[in-house]
Amino acid sequence: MRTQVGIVGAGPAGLLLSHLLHLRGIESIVLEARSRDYVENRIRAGVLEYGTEQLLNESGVGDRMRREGMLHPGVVMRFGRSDHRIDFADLVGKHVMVYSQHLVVQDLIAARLGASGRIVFEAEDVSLQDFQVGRPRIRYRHEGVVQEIDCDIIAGCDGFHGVCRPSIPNNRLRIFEREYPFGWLGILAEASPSTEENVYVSHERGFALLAMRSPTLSRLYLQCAPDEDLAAWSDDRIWAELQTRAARDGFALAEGPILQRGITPMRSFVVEPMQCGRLYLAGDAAHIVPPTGAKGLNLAAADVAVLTRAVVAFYRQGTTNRLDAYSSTSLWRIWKVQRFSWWMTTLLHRFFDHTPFEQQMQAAELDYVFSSRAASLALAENYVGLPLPE
Ligand code: RFL
Ligand code: PHB
Repeated sequence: MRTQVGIVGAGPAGLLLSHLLHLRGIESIVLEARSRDYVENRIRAGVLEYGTEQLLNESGVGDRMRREGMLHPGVVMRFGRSDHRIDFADLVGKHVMVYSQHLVVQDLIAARLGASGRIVFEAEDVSLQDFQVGRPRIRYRHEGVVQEIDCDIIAGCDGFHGVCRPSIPNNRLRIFEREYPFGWLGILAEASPSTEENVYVSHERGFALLAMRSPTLSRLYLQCAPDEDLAAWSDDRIWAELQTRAARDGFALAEGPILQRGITPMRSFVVEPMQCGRLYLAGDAAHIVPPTGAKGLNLAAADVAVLTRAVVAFYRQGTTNRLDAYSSTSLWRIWKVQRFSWWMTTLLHRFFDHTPFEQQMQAAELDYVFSSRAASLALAENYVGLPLPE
């Protein structure tokens, strides 16, 4: 088989890349380890930056998002007895869009298959060959038969645990990493959201987040130990802890049946460079952020927007300048988004090993964000999303 761009992974990064390339007349094949049903129902992110929303709209896959997504012109920070609202509309004239990642994935799969795009689900034993010497090939097994794809470019969009990043020799990569001394226990509950916008809670017992997926589904998170035992958390214990952390005069959190639950470790991770030979990494394959800034999916979208421009220049102008600069161009923005995600995480979580001085610093920083328009504006500008690199 032969194609122009071989894409590993049918998450948001791989699917959006395939779609954007198709709009510019460039062919691709997407290889995905899981089934279509699995990737279409995997519950993950829920907040789209303003620019991600625009990109989906402009590329013709925003119809359902415009109908069913919830536009949020602000976000609430709850600390002590008070709520502080960061008014994106007033501060930066933008909003974020609350729309589930699995729906974005469904919309992109429908668009690709509707345009006769090729996605191979349940592709096993994917391996990359000869991408360092300019003759990239991808080998895999499908329904028991080994297949090989010849391509010009490989896009490694296979997430943090994929095969693409480990295919690059260790001595070609530099890794930057930080693990946090906590995780998130997240639930999806059949309960109407109790707030109009997402609420980030800083509480002495730990962080909590009140988020949502639809007018009837709440998505709620609690800071927990990184190795927390999910079995130790009954439904009653989860709701009691959420009620305690989210409490405020006159506020009650609506409860309902818990449909899904899980524990997410918190990590910051970046690999440099995000490329080797004709292999280009995008999305979680190249970087991970702690979810406090709601950035993972948005970083994936920004990477593939930059990669698309570089691939288009390669085919239209026959130059590799933009491809060669892909990593440095993308990392310019990625590090700023890493900084914001780290900062939101550090600002809002309880660090049980903090000294009294460090606790005062955290409280002062929260107060500053609440009381200064300049500080609120900086939060808003980052939360709705920084501009894409030129
Ligand atoms: P994905 O979505 O992990 O997709 C990678 C795909 O590659 C496949 N794959 C392989 N395919 C073939 N061969 C192999 N050897 C393969 N190995 C893996 C996988 O099956 C998968 O289909 O990566 P991508 O496309 O880079 O997208 C990244 C996002 O999924 C991720 O950053 C976000 O979900 C992170 N995230 C959030 N991001 C936001 O922007 N806003 C949020 O509100 C937000 N909340 C979250 C989150 C992630 C969470 N978890 C569970 C990690 C909340 C949570 C709880
Ligand atoms: C979510 O809706 O799951 C969500 C929202 C905001 C975050 C993280 C996750 O910061």
